[in-house]
Amino acid sequence: MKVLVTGGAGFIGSNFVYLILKERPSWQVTVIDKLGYAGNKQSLEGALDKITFVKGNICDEGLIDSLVADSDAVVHFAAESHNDNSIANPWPFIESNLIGTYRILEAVRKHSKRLHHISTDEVYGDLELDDPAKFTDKTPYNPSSPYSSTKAGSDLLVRAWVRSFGVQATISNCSNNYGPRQHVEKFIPRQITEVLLDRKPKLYGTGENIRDWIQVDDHNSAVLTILEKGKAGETYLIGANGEKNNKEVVEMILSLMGKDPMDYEHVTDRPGHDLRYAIDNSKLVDELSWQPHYTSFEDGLRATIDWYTHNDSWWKPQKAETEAKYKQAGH
Ligand code: NAD
Ligand code: TDX
Repeated sequence: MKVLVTGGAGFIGSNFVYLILKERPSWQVTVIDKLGYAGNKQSLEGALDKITFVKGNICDEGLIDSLVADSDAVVHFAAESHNDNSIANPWPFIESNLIGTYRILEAVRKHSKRLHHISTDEVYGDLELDDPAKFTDKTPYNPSSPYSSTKAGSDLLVRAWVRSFGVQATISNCSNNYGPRQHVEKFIPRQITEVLLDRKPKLYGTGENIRDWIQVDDHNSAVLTILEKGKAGETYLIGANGEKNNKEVVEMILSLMGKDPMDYEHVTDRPGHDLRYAIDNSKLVDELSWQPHYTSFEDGLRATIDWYTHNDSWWKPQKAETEAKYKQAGH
């Protein structure tokens, strides 16, 4: 099996590469990543002697055509991934998430290759805080931000290529991931690194917004399950019943790091800030027999704090620039 992993130098993609090397050691892995601000070749340093790494853009038609022609399957993680950046400047999101996905679709169509497209629960918009409902694959699309609308658009392109051209593709929509090698712009690593630098965590608005947290290896084990056992044309929602509000998460980070759990500050809210995400994972569990490995958020968070504590050479170079961007936006 020759698998092409797009965005493999990013957070989830790099963790996927390590999972494949461990779980499917006979597979040949090629990574394509443009090494944008969120891509870090250092994230793959334990894998570089076992994979082929190509620095390149998924919008590059000729490059994508030849890489797809030489693979059996494509797992498509590459995307601009941060909501706040999409509010500051939507264009890179249009380019990578829509045009990039279009290029991948045309190549898998031409060469008749299997595709798994990675997407997000944010395509469904948000739920009320007290609504007992969760997202399913039947929930109507209703994205809020430039990021989530380009992800929704990319999912719709995949669905159209399945229906009109018979492309063998599956889609997964996952909830919020946490774990090692996540960029410090994201909520959990931002707060852990703020505390490590002896500064206060920063909560948007009231901090009552709810996210459904999943450890990144659980996301990736589900992706592998869908790649091997999923039915072409189907959408699977990935989640591990990990709903927490942002205040609870910050308080847990502070406690686990030996600080006063109330020692955080409130900052300007994100425009259009989604209230709550929640995933009904029953299709994945019932039809493909997937189960998450991480049953304790606290244990997963402790291991993540440990990783950032021992890998400051990985995150420190990105930290000052990230905080300067936040300062400009009032966060
Ligand atoms: P990330 O920003 O850490 O990584 C994305 C990677 O894609 C980076 O290495 C970047 O350089 C690369 N990339 C971006 N545009 C590219 C292009 N045009 N050509 C080549 N490479 C390009 O993001 P992540 O958190 O690892 O997210 C990966 C995927 O998972 C995305 O599709 C995202 O929408 C989805 N997702 C993320 C989460 C989450 O909680 N982080 C949850 C659900 C789904
Ligand atoms: O400093 C912060 N303070 C804060 O309160 C930051 C950076 C975020 N937040 C809040 C906003 C959200 O309610 O924390 C929550 C999580 O924020 P992000 O990490 O920016 O994630 P979110 O916007 O929920 O999107 C994430 O999950 C779905 C990923 O970034 C997406 O790529 C994925 O699709």
